[in-house]
Amino acid sequence: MSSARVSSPPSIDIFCSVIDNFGDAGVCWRLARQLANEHGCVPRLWLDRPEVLAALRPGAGGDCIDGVYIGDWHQAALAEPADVVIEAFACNPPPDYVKYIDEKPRPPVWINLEYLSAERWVEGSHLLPSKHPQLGLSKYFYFPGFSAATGGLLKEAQLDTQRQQFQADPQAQQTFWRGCGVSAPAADTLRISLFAYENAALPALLDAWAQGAQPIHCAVPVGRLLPTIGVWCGDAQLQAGSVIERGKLRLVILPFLSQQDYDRLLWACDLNFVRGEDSFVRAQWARQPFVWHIYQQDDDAHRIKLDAFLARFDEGLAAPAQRALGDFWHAWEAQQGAAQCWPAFATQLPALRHHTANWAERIAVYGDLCSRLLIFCAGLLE
Ligand code: TRH
Repeated sequence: MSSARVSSPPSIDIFCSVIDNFGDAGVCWRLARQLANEHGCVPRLWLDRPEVLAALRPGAGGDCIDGVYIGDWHQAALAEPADVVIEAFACNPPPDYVKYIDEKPRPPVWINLEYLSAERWVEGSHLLPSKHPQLGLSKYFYFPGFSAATGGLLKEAQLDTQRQQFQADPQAQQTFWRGCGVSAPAADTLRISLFAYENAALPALLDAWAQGAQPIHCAVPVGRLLPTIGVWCGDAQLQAGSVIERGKLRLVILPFLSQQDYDRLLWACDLNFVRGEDSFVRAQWARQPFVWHIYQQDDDAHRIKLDAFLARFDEGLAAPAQRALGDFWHAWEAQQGAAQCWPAFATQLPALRHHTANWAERIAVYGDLCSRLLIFCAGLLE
C-alpha cells in the first residue's frame, strides 16, 4: 500500500509526556515530522520535557522546527484545540485542555496512540472507542502493529530510497563515520551498533568478540551502557570519540546521534542491537539482522511481547536460524548466556539478513501508520 494523503489536512495536537528514556519523544517527533513533511499539516507537539527532543533533533529549541510547532505542555490549554488530538501512550492531556475540547460545539477526534506490540489481542482493540468517564467524549485506541488488523508502523515515504542510496555509496558511509568522530571500519569487519539498557551479559559478550576470529567494529552511542563498558575496559572516562581495542574487537563510542543520523548508523552496520520501541522499528526498516532489548515490564509481561514478535518474525525462517535467533534474543533479554549463544547466532547472520529484508517488505504492505491514522481521522471528521 502506498502512502496516501487526505485532501485537506486537519489541524493536529500531539501530546507527549516523557516517562523515561527517548522513546516517547522519539515516536511523537517522528509522527509529527511526517505529518508536516508528507501531509501538509502543521502539527503542534505539546511536550513536558523539551530537552529530550533536543537530543533527538539538535536545534529543536525554538517554537517551530521542521514544520512542527513545539509547545510547552502546560500552555496547551491556552491554545484553540485542534481538529485531531493525539495523546501518546495514554499520557492524559492537561485537564484544562480536555475541558475546553469537551465544550467545543464540534469536539475533535481524540486518539490514544498506544504502545507497539505483536500480540494478537491488539488486533481486537485497534480503533475501539472508549468513553471518557466524566465527559461525553470518546477516544479511540490506535495500536501500531505488524498486521493489516492493526495501525501499521511509522515509516517515511522516502526512507527506503534514502537507505538504498546510502548503502550503495561508500563515500557517504565514510563521511558518516567521520562525522561521528571515528574512522570508518575496515572492509572485512563485522559492523555492529549497540543500543541497549544496562545488560549483565555484555562483558562476556565483549570478551567473546575480542577473542573471536572475526574482526568486529562495534559502535556505541553514549548512554546507559557506558558504565558497564568502562568497567570492562578499565576506563571510567569513556566519552564520545573514545576507542577501545581488545583482540579482534574495536569498540568506538559515538556521540548521541540525531534521529536521522541514527538511521544512518543502522544502515551502515551488519547487525544492530536496539531497544524499546522506535529503534526496534527502525532496525527492521534497515533490513539488517537485529537484536531487541525489550523494555522490562512488571510481571515479566515483556517476555510475552518478545515471544509474540518472534512468533511472527520467525515465519519462513529456516529452523537453525530460528533457533539461533531465539536463543540469542532470549539470552540477551535474560542478561545471561549471550556469549555462549554468539557463535551459532553469528553463523546465521547471512540467513537473517535475507530474512529481515523479506520481513521488512512484508510488513510495509500494510501501509504506514501516519497515513492510515490520518485516513481514519478524516473519516470521523467528515
Ligand atoms: O529510549 P527507549 O528505551 O525508549 C522507550 C521509553 O523507555 C519508553 O518509556 C518505553 O515505553 C519505550 O521505550 C518502549 O528506546 P526507543 O523506543 O528505541 O527510543 C530511542 C529513540 O532514540 C529512537 O527514536 C531512536 C533515538 N536515538 C537517536 O536519535 N540517536 C541515538 O544515538 C540513539 C542511540 C537513539
